[in-house]
Amino acid sequence: MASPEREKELFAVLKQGVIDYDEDAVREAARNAVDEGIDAYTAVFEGLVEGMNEVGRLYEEQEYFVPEILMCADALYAGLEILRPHIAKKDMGLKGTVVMGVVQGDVHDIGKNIVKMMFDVAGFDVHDLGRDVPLEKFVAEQLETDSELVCLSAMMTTTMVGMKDVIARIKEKNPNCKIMIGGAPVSEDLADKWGADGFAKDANNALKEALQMVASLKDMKKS
Ligand code: B12
Repeated sequence: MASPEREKELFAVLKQGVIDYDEDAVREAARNAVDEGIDAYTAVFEGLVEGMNEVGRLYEEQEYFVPEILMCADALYAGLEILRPHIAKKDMGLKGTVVMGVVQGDVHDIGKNIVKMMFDVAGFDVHDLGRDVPLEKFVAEQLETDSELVCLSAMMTTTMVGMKDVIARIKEKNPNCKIMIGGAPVSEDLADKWGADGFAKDANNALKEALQMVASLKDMKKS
């Protein structure tokens, strides 16, 4: 069992490895974390995701540009590949089917992939449509899978408006389907305004919110 200091040390290496787009360092730290019995879930969030959040800040300060960011994303994924199989499946008592994707015009899918990982871990049946997804595809997939939930992600103010459209189209066809939206420019206010059933600022809250929605649907079906 690793000491708390060792855990912190490895999380810091994972974080810095993402920032320095050092795939080898990330892989080594991820393997060490697994070998030393460190919780893989915490390593993802306190190491890899923290690193990517810092990369976002560096991009905004114009210290990093697109090529660096892509390399940072590769480093994050290299770590995720090793850690992900070691994240214990959690039985949350409730699960469901979810259609998920990043809306049309938007290729930012790192956040969506982290959210997806959370749903996988909780045992949801996830239909991941990927990124830059045509709006009508969300509607078609929801109808085809009869999913309880649709999760829409957008990272740009220009693309997030597409969510409003998807929400209206899905609600028209299937008013009981729950829709959750997220991504950096999205807010609770927007979710309310556009008729979404939920919003979450990060992957942890996304799962909590989803479980509540599925529970309320099951209650509705019972009564
Ligand atoms: C990585 C990145 C890229 C990468 C994307 C790689 C990839 N495969 O994802 C690349 C280099 C390709 C890229 C390109 C561009 N980008 Co960019 N990018 C970023 C950056 C730096 C980080 C985003 C990220 O991955 N964060 C880390 C993850 C873990 O966090 P997250 O995405 O926020 O996700 C969390 C939550 O939001 C939430 N969440 C996410 N989705 C969902 C969904 C649901 C349902 C829920 C509940 C929650 C949820 O949970 C996640 C995990 O906790 C941001 C800056 C920033 N600070 O966010 C800019 C940023 C998003 N990009 C921006 C821009 C402008 C662009 C480009 C137009 C740049 C250009 N000139 O070409 C292009 C656009 C391409 C396109 N058409 O989409 C702007 C958008 C501005 C705006 N407000 O509209 C930002 C904000 C940078 C800036 N300040 O200017 N980018």
